[in-house]
Amino acid sequence: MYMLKLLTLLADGNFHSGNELGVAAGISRAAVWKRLQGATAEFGLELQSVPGKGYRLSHPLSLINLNALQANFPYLPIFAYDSISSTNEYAKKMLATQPAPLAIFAEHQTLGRGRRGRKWNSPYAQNLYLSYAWPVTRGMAQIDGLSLVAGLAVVRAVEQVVGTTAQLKWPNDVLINNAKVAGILLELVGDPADLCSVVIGIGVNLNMTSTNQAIDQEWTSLALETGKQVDRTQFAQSVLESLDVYLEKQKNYGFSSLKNEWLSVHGWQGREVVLSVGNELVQGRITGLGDKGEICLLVDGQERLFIGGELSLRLHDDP
Ligand code: BT5
Repeated sequence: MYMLKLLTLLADGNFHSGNELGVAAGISRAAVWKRLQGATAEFGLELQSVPGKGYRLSHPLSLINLNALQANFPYLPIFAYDSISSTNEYAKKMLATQPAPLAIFAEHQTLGRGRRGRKWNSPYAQNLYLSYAWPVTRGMAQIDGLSLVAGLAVVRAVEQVVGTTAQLKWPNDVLINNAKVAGILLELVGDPADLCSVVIGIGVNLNMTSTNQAIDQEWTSLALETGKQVDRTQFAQSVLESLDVYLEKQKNYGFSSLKNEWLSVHGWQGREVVLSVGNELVQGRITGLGDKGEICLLVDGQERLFIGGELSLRLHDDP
């Protein structure tokens, strides 16, 4: 927590003396220096140290303001961490002792996860890393198409905060100009026949403009698209509001009620694709969605529905 206190003070990009930082964090000036050296190495931050002036970050940080967020969602327990393994991992652990709903944010993830063991690049204080634990109270139909609905909620938050309309790629990608700006990872916790919750993991690239770990597909961020820094707390607030609206619709009316809205921002509608299902590759043209969020492909003149987290889509002979 010392680190978060120090970085919260330095986030403005102005000079702060070692003394001021030490008093605020309740540690010695020598400890301030040691911790800041650790932070720069661990989080890839650029720190300037000028005798007589103190320390400053070369690039200001937009940190999540937990108090501001919590004040706007009094009925939702919200947690914000500095550096943790994965918000989904933490949410799952937390659900052992605390009921859903709850929301967990992090400034940094050391083991940010994608689907099927893939990694999610999660640099310090640049993007949104959120896990929202949602109680499943209406049976398993409540989670049909849920990752699509979470994607739609992200599209609306992006629109609200920066005015750009992103596109969706089935089942869980949010794209801008064909580059991935956000991903969704759902994990079920508990007994589907009894009490269970779903952890909705959401990663959105906000202010990231470069990476030290390569990402093996086209990616972008809101800052790259708009040329402006995003206030991460404002974006977090907008995602929580949007989730609230869309999850309520999903719970009460099911995915079919949101299908047309999803299709209105579908980036790959009508495209020729290859779908890999296990070891099988299916070629076809995307014609739409089923009522449970399945992808509908025209394969050899016949429409077929495919569902499940094991599926992946790749562009094929794209015009
Ligand atoms: C996803 O997986 O897109 C789901 C990502 C979910 C991340 C959130 S962050 C909060 C929560 N806590 C977690 O630990 N995870 C969730 P998938 O469809 O498997 O895509 C993974 C692939 O996306 C990787 O193999 C890379 O190609 C690419 N990728 C990795 N990091 C990226 C990033 N920051 N931006 C864009 N693409 C990225």
